[in-house]
Amino acid sequence: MPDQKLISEAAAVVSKAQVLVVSTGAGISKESGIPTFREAQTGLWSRYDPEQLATPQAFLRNRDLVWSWYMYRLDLVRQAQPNPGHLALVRLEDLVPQMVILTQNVDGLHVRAGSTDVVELHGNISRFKCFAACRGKPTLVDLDPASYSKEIAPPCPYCNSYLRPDVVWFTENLPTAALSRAFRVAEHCDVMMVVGTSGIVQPAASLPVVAKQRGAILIEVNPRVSGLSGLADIFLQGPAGEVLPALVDALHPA
Ligand code: BV8
Repeated sequence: MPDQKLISEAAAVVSKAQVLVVSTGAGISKESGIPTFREAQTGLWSRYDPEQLATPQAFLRNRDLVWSWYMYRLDLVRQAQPNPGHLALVRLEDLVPQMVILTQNVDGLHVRAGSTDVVELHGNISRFKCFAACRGKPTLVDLDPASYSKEIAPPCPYCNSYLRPDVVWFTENLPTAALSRAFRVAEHCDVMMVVGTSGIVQPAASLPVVAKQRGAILIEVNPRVSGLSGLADIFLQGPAGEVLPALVDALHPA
């Protein structure tokens, strides 16, 4: 559990924020039972490098393996519930004039928790689209969870390509609207909290850098030092599921 003095210091900063941006990564969903990317992948997938599976080339090379990996992760997401970290952010948005969550996560847990302004930078694993984008980018396809194989990628109903998850793979561009809004709010926020990210993946990892350059105060929440910790004005060391509720309680006792 982080230092109570640092929690109070962070709460004092957040209480004065006019525009608060919270940038989240896989770490905030870990306490919901969803493995992070760079900590050892548990079970069946421990022998694959996620960055070798989350690419268009991997899908072209081994469509059914990639599809199975996403079906495995989708099962975890469907069984997962928002944890106290997600729920603390829902409370927090009522305590500041404006709050935006920029998430790298594809699990949809912030929205399920009740957060109202969430920018999904890397898409959503529960949505599916045609790999060939045969009817435009994206060609979204509704899939009945009971109707398709977990081992074999289903065909696109409109063309002879196949379905894939509506997530951003490595070497793919992020959705234009999401990315431009993310940089806009990062440039204009006065406080940015960075929660549960290793700060490796671009362009998401540049958002805290931009915020800092524009004069924002940076607060990081992570059990370990990350690629962004050197930038943080306040480093709250600990799991999001403990630190975020403590921070919100310091702002507004439950
Ligand atoms: C792009 C969706 C332009 C899919 C994801 C060379 C060739 C080609 C590209 C590149 C290249 N070099 C760099 C690039 C760019 C590349 C990139 O950044 N690569 C990295 C690896 C160097 N980026 C891209 O390709 C992006 N697109 O740049 O387009 C372009 C076009 C053509 C050619 C080149 C460039 C697209 C990036 C998006 C990839 N998609 N996800 C899917 O989910 O399957 S990324 C995926 O990994 C996640 O979404 C997330 O963003 C990232 C994981 O990062 P984290 O969230 O930080 O998770 P991680 O496991 O790393 O860390 C967890 C943290 O939590 C840790 O710090 C841990 O301590 C902490 N933690 C643990 N427990 C807790 C906790 N914290 C709090 N509480 C806890 N309890």
